[in-house]
Formats: sequence, structure tokens, C-alpha cells
Amino acid sequence: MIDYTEKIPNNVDLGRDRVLQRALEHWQPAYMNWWYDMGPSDTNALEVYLRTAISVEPDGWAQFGYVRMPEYRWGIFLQPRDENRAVNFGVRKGQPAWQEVPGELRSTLRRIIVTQGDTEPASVEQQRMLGMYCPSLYDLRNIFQVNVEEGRHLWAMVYLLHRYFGRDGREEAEALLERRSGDADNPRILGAFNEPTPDWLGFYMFTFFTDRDGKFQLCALAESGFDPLARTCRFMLTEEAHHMFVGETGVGRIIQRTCEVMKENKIDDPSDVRAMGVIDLQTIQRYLNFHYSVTLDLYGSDVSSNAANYYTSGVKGRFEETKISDDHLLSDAEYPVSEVIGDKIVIKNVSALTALNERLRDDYIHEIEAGLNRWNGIIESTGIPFRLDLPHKGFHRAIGNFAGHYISPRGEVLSQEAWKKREFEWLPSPQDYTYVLSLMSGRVVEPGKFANWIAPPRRGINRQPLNFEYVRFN
Ligand code: BYC
Repeated sequence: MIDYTEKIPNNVDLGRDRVLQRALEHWQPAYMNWWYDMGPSDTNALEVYLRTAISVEPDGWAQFGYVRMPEYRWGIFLQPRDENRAVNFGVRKGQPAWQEVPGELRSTLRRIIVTQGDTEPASVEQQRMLGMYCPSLYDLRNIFQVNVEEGRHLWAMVYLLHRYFGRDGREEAEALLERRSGDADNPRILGAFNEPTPDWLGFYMFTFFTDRDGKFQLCALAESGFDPLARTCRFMLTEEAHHMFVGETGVGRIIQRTCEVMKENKIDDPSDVRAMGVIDLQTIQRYLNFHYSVTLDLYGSDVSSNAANYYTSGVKGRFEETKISDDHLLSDAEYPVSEVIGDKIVIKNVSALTALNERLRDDYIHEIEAGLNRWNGIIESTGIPFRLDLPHKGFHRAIGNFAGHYISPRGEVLSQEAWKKREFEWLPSPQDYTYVLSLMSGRVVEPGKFANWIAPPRRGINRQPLNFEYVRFN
């Protein structure tokens, strides 16, 4: 029997909700089994300096202290309800926001919640071995923080399934613990979540690029007319910011270290750079190309009737929907999307309703560009003449109008043969992965020490010093 108020911090009155308690009595032990099987490898005894959300108040959502991860208190939190909130877009615009699932939207909403929920445990599975070769205690603590919070985000979606979708919801919640990232028979739902994350450069790229897709998808769902979904996503977004910080600063610190070594030793040839035990900027560019392109796929097809239906019915809005000044119906509006015709990429206007996946992708790209500029600022400040670039939107795409076409990073439409010939100029080769992994052969766990291939961060977590014991090995 679970002590609900103590063990599962929540603001959903779990202590009095018998139906939810019964659902969780089955699901919580299955979740723990999943964590023991698929959570970070070999970590049950470690004490980790983690933040835990114990309430939604400013002083409650980030309580720091040492925790053994299996004892982490995965809670259920929704942003407090605004009684006056209305549906803000689509044909039901102006109606009071729905507190229960409208019957005709049940399967649509369930599907979106399941897709979102599926990504959370998937990312934990993808990252489960990385703790075995961490570059520092600081980084080890950060990956564990990301992992436990992805676990909490799974809880958030499972709460919605249990509370609002009855028996179907309970079955879907169980299936979320059964699919496995990369499994041939029962894979995770979306492509990027079946790719391996074999090394720390990949982890930081993932948290920069793919967690940011999480941010944009959560922002779109935070506009939903289904109020519990909107409020759940709003609270998840408070945690997401740290994940993207880990990614951006992680890649930034690798870039910084590489540039310092290049400058000190007056070298720029990638093989000379590798000889110094750091990651050459060309390899960083190839990782970037990979993670950016697989993440762009996560937004779905450029032209999608599903996306139009989600919007029209009030289920999923645009990024910052309520800050946009238009009719929020989009019945006559148009939006530009790309298409490949012959050997040319052409832009054509389509109904803005069907182009909502593309629009969200463009909002995302805009934010990515700003992050990329900050990385280039690090390179510039060391005086190294090199720039990281974003590849063309059509490069290496498997979903949408570019799928099946061979687009170079500069946006040329190539034959399959011409593209394949240059594939490993643009994407990490098996040798690149082997090299990067070779740097990460052992754990760096002495407080204050950092692996040779990454610079220390500017400051510690929660104002602790860099040599703080972020993880205790007992
Ligand atoms: N891979 O009309 P279409 C995060 C499927 S990340 C495989 O183009 P639609 C996180 C699609 O399901 C954010 N299949 O797209 C980050 C559909 O299947 P059916 C996750 C794909 O329906 C880091 C078909 O193709 N959040 O939180 O508009 C760490 C045609 O669909 C892919 C969400 O996803 C793909 N990449 O779907 C941890 C939000 N893309 O119907 C966490 C919820 C599409 O033909 N999901 N398909 O069988 C949604 O809003 C939508 O489902 C999508 C776009 C954004 C995925």
C-alpha cells in the first residue's frame, strides 16, 4: 500500500481519489520495475544531489538534497487552475476550457498524450549507460537529474491517462512501460527516440536539440482547450529549461576545450586535434547535423491533416498562441512550405491549418539559430577561424516533403549516389563514433576534476562549488 501524500508529492488531491489510487497501485510497481531494468545502469546505491518538485509554489518546485534514485519522489503536478480560462483557438474558441475530455475528442487526445508520454521513458532508455563513463561528478549529477525528471514527465502523462481515460488509459499507461527504445519488435513511437545515444557529445546534442522539440511540443499542448493537459504541460516546462541548459552548456564546454587546445598548440588539422585527446570541430559539426535533422522529423509532415484537425478542434495550439494577433481560426490563412520538384526545392503556400507542424518546426529553428550563434561566439572569442552551421532543413530527413530525397547540407538536390558518396563528410561515421567513445573509456569522479575533452562549467548547481560532491558513491 502506498502512502500517497508522503510518497507521491502532488496537487491533484491524490489522497482522496480512490480511482486514481487504484490505478497507481498497479502502475507504480510496474514503473519501478521499468526503472530498475531500464533506468541509469548500476546506480541504485548512489546518493545524488537532486532537485525534487514537492509543490508548484516558487519555493517548492526545486528542493535540493541527496537522494537514491529509486527513492526519488516522482510527483504529479499541474499548474493551478484559472477558473476563467477559455478555449483560445479553433471552432470551439470562446467556450470555457474543458475540465473533462469531450467524447468526440477522446481518441485524438489519448493519442497525443500517449505520443508525448512515450518519449519520456524512451530518452531514459537511450541514456542509461552514459553514467558509466561520465566526464565529471557535476555532469553525472546533471544526467541523473534529467533522467529522473523525464521519469516524472512520464508520470505526468500517465496521470492524465489514468484520471481521464478509464480502462483504455490504464492499458496505454502499461504499454508506455513495455515499448523499448530501438527494439525491433516493440520500438518507441517516434523516430529520434529509437536512435542510440552512445556518448556524451550525443547526449548534450540530444538535450540541446531534442529536448527543445519537447519544449515546443509542450508549449503547443500548454495551449490546449483540454485544461488538465494544458496545466500539466505548463508545469513540465519549468523542468525542461534545465535539460536544454545541460545540452547547450555541455556542447559549449566541449567547443571551448577544443578551441583552447587548438590555440595553445597552434593546430587546426582534425587529426592533430584528435591527437590531443579533444573532439575536432568538424566532428562536432557532423553530430550537430545528425541531431538537428532527426529532431526536425519529430514535428511530423509539413502538410498534415492531423495537425489541422488538432487545431480546429482546440486540442493543440501554436507556439505562444495567445500572444499571436490573428483570428485563431486560420480558415483563410496560408503558410509557406518547401517541396522538391525535380532537382529544385520550391516554396509554395498551402492552407496555414495544414501547415501547423511546419510552422512549429520554423519556430523551433528560430530558437536553435540563437543557440548556434552562442556556440559560434565561443569559437570566435578564441580567435579560431571556424563556424558551425545549421544544415538545410531538407538535409537527411525521413518524415515530410523531403523524405526520400537526397539534399545536401547546403540545400542542393542530389542523386542518391552523389549523396551517399559524401554521407560521412556530413554525418558522423562509424570511425567518428569510435573516436568519441574512445575518449570516454572511464569515469571521472574525483570532485572538481573534469575529463580532458570538456571545459569545466562556469558555476556549480544550486550555488554549490565545482568541487562539490554531487554524487556520493557508497
Ligand atoms: N517518427 O500528420 P503527421 C519530448 C507519424 S519530444 C515516426 O505527419 P502528426 C522529449 C504520425 O504519428 C516531444 N513516426 O504527423 C524530448 C502519423 O502516424 P499515423 C514529443 C512519425 O500526426 C527529449 C504519421 O506519421 N511530443 O517531449 O501531425 C527527451 C503522419 O503524421 C513521426 C510530441 O510528440 C516521427 N518522427 O504528428 C524527452 C507531442 N512523425 O497516424 C522528451 C505529441 C510523425 O499515420 N505529438 N509520425 O499512424 C504530436 O503532437 C504529433 O503526434 C506529432 C506529429 C508532433 C508527432
